Amino acid sequence: MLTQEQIKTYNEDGYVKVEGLFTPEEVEELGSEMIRIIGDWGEETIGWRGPWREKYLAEDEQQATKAVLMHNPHFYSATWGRVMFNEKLVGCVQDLIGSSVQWHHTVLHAKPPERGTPFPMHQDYPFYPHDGLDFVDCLLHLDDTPLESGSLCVVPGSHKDGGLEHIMGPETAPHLPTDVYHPDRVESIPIPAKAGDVIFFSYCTIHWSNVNRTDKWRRSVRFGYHDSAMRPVGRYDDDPYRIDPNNVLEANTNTIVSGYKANQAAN
Ligand SMILES: O=C(O)CCC(=O)C(=O)O
Repeated sequence: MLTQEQIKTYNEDGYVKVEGLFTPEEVEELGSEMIRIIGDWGEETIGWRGPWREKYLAEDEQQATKAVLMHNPHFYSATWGRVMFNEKLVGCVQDLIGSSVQWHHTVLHAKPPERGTPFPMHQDYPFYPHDGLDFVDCLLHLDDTPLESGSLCVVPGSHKDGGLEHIMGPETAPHLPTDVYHPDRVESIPIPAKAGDVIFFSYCTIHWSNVNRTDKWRRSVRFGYHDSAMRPVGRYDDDPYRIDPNNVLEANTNTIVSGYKANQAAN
């Protein structure tokens, strides 16, 4: 499914964009099902909360952005159930991390027109830490996403540092400290995309995205898959999605950083 060149790009840069992986018909079906379930069940919010907003947005915009984020769309729609096992999507993930792949999550991300929410620089790792590196996030675009609509921006090669310490807490979404990691300080590459394109990126790749300032929706969906031998960290044994406050994330962060370095040395 993926070329050797694409696999090499993912390994070296921590991401790869695959153009036109989904056909216009598939995009149309997913897009209309997304609109239906958001209309029935979704809720508009300002997007991720936290102190990072002061560093990414002008004062009058800080509480005025818009987002519709919805987890588990397969609870509401068979179309969204089937796509979790889409052979093209899962085939690309297998090319990147091996044949034994486990689905982890699906979350719809819609940035409404005008002030669709930004996302601060972060890794996805602290949202769902696991004890290894073979965790791929896949951002499927359901609309054309030029730079002005808040396309995904990544820091190439940043996955090689493994899991980093994030600002965490009940009042904020996990994000990297803004005095060090901010688009004004750390160079990142925007990845404009067309509807049907998928960006595959490591859960340790630093990424962010800006406000959607266009007059059109910017709809996308993130799927997460990992090597089935990997186990969640800091979660209850009987519920891998529920945080266990007695289990610490920092210990795992060090483990996976040194794991990555050991891997590199061995290769
Ligand atoms: O959709 C975006 O622009 C960013 C999404 C993101 O940060 C994420 O999926 O972790």
